[in-house]
Amino acid sequence: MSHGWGYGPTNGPDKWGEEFPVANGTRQSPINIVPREAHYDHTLKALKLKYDPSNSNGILNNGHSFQVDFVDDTDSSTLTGGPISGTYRLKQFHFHWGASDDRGSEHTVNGINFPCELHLVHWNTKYPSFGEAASQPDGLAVVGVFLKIGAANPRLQKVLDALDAIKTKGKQTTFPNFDPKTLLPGSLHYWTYDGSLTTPPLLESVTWIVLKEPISVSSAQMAKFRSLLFTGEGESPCCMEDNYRPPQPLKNRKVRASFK
Ligand code: B30
Ligand code: ZN
Repeated sequence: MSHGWGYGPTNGPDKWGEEFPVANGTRQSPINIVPREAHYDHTLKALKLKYDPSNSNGILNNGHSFQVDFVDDTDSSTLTGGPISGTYRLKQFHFHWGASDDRGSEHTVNGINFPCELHLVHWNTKYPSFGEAASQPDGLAVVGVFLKIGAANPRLQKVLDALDAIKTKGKQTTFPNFDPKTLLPGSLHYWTYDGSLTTPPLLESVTWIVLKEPISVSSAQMAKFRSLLFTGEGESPCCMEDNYRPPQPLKNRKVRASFK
């Protein structure tokens, strides 16, 4: 649970390369998406997300975000279709956000930051476990969803109401019967590219699927994210905010679009 890395001046994204040299690799995430430069690919399939709400297990403050974990011992909550082959199982979802509403997403679009980004993390069942998949080039698929300021999002509220119980690093509580599909926007049009985990160990194992359409969140709901702490109980409190990595060089990669 305890990491040397974080998001501060001494252990933040600029320093990650010292312990994790792949930080300067050829397929790092996130990236700035330039829609005009994305290539429409008519062979890309529709995304199929099949989630069983009874698989949601717990919610955890992991010291860099909070995550909702899923039971992943069968194919009952899966991602298929889209740019991927085979079946990927849902492992967890989590968010990245800013200290204010003008920043916080990891991916950007034409250089524009959103206040928050949701990541739904899936692993390829051709490997025996999440841990083994995480180091394979086709091991993981993460669906990224932007949050933009607007009306309060009632579907997010069940998640936000759980945060009081996991204020400090290492705290966790049960989080039964949650359907992550309720968090998705109306359209599943996406951009896709080959990338990495956006936190150490920054493994280059992620097929990124970034949805074009954001979901809404109110400014008051964003404030609730920032009530979490990076720190453990009894430490000097440090608000969990600005827990995002900025865009990385595209290098020799193409971004494909599922839509014209
Ligand atoms: S992301 O979607 O690219 N932001 C991991 C999964 C998805 C992303 C980043 C990292 C991941 O699984 N990391 C390793 C597992 N973690 C557990 C955890 O998520 O809490 C262990 C760790 O990092 O050492 Cu902290
Ligand atoms: Zn993430």
